[in-house]
Amino acid sequence: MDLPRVSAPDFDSVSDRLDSLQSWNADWRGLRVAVLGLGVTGFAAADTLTELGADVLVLASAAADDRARLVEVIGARLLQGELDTVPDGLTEFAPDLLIASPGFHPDHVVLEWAAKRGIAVWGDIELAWRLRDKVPTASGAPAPWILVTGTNGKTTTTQLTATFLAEGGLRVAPCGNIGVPVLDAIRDPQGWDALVVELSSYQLHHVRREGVGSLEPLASVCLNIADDHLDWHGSGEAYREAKATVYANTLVACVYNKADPVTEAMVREADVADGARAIGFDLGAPGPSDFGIVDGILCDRAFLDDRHHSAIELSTLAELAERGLDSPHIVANILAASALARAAGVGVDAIHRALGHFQLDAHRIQLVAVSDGVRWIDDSKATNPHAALASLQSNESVVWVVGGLLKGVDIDDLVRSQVQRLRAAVIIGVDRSALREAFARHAPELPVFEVDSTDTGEVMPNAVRFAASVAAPGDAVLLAPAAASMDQFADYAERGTLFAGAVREFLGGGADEQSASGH
Ligand code: UMA
Repeated sequence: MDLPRVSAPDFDSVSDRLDSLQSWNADWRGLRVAVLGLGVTGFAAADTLTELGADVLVLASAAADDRARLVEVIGARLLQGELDTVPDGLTEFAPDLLIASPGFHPDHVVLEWAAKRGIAVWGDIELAWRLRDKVPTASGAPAPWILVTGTNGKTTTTQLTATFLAEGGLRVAPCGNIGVPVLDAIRDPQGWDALVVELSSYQLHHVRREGVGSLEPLASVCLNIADDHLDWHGSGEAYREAKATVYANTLVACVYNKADPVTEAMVREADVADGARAIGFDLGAPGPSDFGIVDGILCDRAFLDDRHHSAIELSTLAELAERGLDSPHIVANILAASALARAAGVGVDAIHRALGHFQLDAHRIQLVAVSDGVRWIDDSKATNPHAALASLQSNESVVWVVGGLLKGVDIDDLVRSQVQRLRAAVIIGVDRSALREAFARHAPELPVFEVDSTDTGEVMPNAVRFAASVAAPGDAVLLAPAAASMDQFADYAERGTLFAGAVREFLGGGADEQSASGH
């Protein structure tokens, strides 16, 4: 507590002062801010706030790393510990504001402590929104935000939207849950014409729907909703509530999934700006104000003058098939991203050109190898049952590599509904009991293998050996775990990389190596 304090400007209350902080150019000096967590978000928040002259205390877990060493270099203070109790240093610091990293449960002791004392808690997204005027666009206004959420397809849709905007000539930053804190994006010295912000339910939990600090996106989408992160939110209802926040105060277009009525209800119930439109998308024929498909042609029937009698072509399923972009959920993501980009004024030609070079990320239904008629597929990104369902449905006969951290989500329905396409299952993960029981209940005849090795390096070689022992020509060996990876791997990327490595190692020279393309 030995840094000099700058006296706060004259406000009747801390809350009045916080209400005044709506610009990079506001007076943030001396504001006492505790930052909870020191991952990418916590570091970006601390770095931003110290630059603005705030008095920053970072609360980080015990594991020291490079970021911890940098905290004092940037002029903030660091409190390290287990964070399972409220540290004395935090009570003494008496913060005016607490910035919560997304990973902390809402009932974390420090957040409950702040709530009891009436200390304001913001997420990094609200902080970034208030500071978004740091580098304005050529018109002098801050860059508009396009928000993307949903249980699955967020990252692909965010990337697609950003690619469409870039092809349309805009300087655009994909950011947020995709891996780049929005606070880093808004501090880019050259500025942006638009931000495409992927938001997780954790981040949306801290976004307020109205009043000072609430977001006003140009366009927004909730792609789909299925149970996920129930352990964090406490219930499916709380998870849906958080996701619905994406639409609040939208200015131009609320994009929803016609095949997922919950997303349509979210739009109906949202408080949006006058003139904002509801734009539907799905794989069927589009009505006026929708995006959809007619005779294999992807169409915009929303952003054209005569939408009651005509539609504009965006691409065709045949073109997308040539580029490995034709699986149903990717096509749905393309339609949603097109709607967002069109809301931002991007021309259909730009969207068409962008689809000619767009590449899916690794670990998203990525074909790793084909050998003896067996396709080996890495969909490590399928971290919940809904995502795993999409990739299972893209294959007729599957040896399914499944399991990991189930996050409180019920796996039973998925197993029951997919039994008919399974040739065998290989269960990975530290706790395999829920899957073991689901297979015993719904598929007692199915060959089920369990990888019981606890060594990260051993899991995938064993899984691949089991899978190879049953896979026959025409099968897909599909890593679609329906679960998070952190019980055995650093993240889904490591899980996928180790799977692909084990497949190549096992197949040796016998495989046709594939480049990264979705199927
Ligand atoms: N921590 C604790 N105790 C807790 C929670 C976290 O000590 O109870 C620690 C963590 O170990 C970490 C730090 O606090 O050292 C902050 O962690 P964080 O989990 O909030 O992570 P960040 O590094 O700040 O990354 C976050 C998002 N992580 C999560 O939401 C879990 C990143 O999404 C996001 O890319 C980044 O902000 C930038 O916006 C990742 C993710 O897994 C990819 N998201 C989930 C998902 O997509 O399913 C929601």
